[in-house]
Amino acid sequence: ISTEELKKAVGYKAVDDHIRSGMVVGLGTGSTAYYAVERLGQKIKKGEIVDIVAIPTSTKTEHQAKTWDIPLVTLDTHPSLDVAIDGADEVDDQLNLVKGRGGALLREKMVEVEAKKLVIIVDESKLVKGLGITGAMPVEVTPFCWKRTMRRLLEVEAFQGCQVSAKIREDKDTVYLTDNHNYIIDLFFQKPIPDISLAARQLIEIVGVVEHGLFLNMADICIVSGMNGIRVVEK
Ligand code: DER
Repeated sequence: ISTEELKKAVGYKAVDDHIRSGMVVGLGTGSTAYYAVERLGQKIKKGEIVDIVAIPTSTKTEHQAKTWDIPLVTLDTHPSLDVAIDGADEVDDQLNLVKGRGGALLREKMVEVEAKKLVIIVDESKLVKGLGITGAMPVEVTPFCWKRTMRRLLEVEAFQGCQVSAKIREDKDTVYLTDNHNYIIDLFFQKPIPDISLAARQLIEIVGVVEHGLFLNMADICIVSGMNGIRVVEK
């Protein structure tokens, strides 16, 4: 089985198991969430799901949803969602997540925090014992004096002992810009973050930080695909 097939399997299952007619649905961003949007589009087209509205978490997902004629709304008019489906970069035993390597963390968090049910879809390579070490932990920051914000991030007390380093995210030769016209500082750790709740609080307290990629106590269900099939982990 290819990685693409694993992503497709969980994306399709999430829609089949959790989306019904009449719902307000949050659409995630990334190569796995892509398949959930595709499946939803197919079902709407066939008339298997009707009377649905969706809120995309990025301009990229918005474009994909539009190609399927999925009716789109915003949090301003629909502040409460029945369900949201998204991928993740890391998932721990408690279904706490690192998200944002795809760059959409702010909109993802704003939308998903309002969902009655957040369904996460991953392949088993995303499962970790402690958050923070398989790659970047992204932090969205205002462009204004971002180097100062970066220094503040390196000083976060909750990161002491993790050997943290930081890098501004780039896109070809220029600084990567989010959908919200902000920058992303990627944090890297040599050891998992010991106290993720403290880290989350201390990160958001830094003036200049817009949002961070620790999604704690948000996910309700995680659908995991691996070489031995699909399993569902519930909180
Ligand atoms: O949260 C994110 O930005 C991640 O990239 C996440 O959506 C996972 O993306 P993937 O399914 O392409 O690995």
